[in-house]
Amino acid sequence: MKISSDQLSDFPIDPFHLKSLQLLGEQLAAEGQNIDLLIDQIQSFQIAVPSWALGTGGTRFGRFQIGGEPRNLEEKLDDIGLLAQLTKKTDAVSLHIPWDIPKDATAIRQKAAELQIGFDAMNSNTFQDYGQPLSYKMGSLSNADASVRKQAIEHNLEVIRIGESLGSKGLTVWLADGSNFPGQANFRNALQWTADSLKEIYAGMPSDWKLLLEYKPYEPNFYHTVIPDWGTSSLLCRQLGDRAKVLVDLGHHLPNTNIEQIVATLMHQNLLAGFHFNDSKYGDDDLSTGSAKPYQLFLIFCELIAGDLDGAQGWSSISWMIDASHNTKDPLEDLMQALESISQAYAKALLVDREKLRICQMEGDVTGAQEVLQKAFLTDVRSLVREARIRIGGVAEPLEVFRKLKIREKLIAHRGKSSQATGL
Ligand code: AFD
Ligand code: MN
Ligand code: MN
Repeated sequence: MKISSDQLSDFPIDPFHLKSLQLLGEQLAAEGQNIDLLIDQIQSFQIAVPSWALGTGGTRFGRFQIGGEPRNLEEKLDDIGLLAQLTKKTDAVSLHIPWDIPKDATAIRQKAAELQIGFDAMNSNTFQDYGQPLSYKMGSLSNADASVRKQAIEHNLEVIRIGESLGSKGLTVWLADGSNFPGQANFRNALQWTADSLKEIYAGMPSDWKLLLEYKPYEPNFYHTVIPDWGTSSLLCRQLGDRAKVLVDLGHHLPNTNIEQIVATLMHQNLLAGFHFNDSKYGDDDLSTGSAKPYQLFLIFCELIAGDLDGAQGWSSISWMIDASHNTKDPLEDLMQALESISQAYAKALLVDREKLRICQMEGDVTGAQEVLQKAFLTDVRSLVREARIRIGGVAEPLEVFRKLKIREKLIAHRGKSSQATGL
């Protein structure tokens, strides 16, 4: 489903948008900022959408169907095409195998190209049983049984092959492996088997691919997780090689962890692979990015921009993706909100007077440093983000257009009330 330009012409730009943009432009110009340059930067910042985020989210207790969910990979691409058309903020999909095995890779590639969607990192799945010969109940890459490890390695190699056929350049590994009870697993053996398994996977990657290694402190295992934190992920990446880096999923930390510091440290070591954006209050809540902790998101972007400008790790080497569940929201609406929040956090972080901050830091001016950050964070950048979108053909208010054009209702009419997307 594509929205025609006729339908979009019913949405003229609100004159208040131009007024607020002009006001902000004057303010930023007085501060020495170039508004066109900022708009360029906001426009070129694109975020991938995972194929599993297009269906109804929920929790392990239940799921409340919204209807009109994509029934196959083609329809998942259609949904991302819609998001791209309205927001101009996403240009890639991240697929999950076996949920999204393409029947005809050439046809899928062509369809994606028509929608101007590329293929971001591929995701393997060794955290569920889906009819494969051996069970992952006791782990996959870390399993005590070598034949299970072999099967999990083979699966990852298969994911790489599928990704190659689509033009992807990365493999994301999230390992659910761990144990639920003390004594169940031998920590050192589990880590060693994981390292050995990952080495085989890494060796099977084409030379222009990268491996993105996630970490998570708990869940689905509640006593020990084999890769619980960024430190363990870093250790493993260091053993693998330069093209293995750490993936930061914002929900994979214990409450109050200083994620911006983790980002800075990883960039300092040129070890940051990318992001899975979401928000969290307690754990892997998969809340909409920026809904609970927008200041944290801003501080993370401050570190990302600083790390790039200071030459620690280049911005272009980092992958950006949303990984959220939406719970009781319409997935497409939630993704639009997330794309907007991420853009706002980025735009605000671009406004930080870095030279002033540097001086405050060097002179021990604690109050001054806070003022610099707060000034940028409290700037209303909505007109800037909106203008960036409008100038490249997006709509001023994606969510409003989505609702007024009754897109969900149309998707339900076309796909049915109980259609269900593959995924968690
Ligand atoms: C789950 C995990 C992890 C991973 C995703 C896809 O918590 O975030 O990226 O599944 O495998 O959400
Ligand atoms: Mn994730
Ligand atoms: Mn997660």
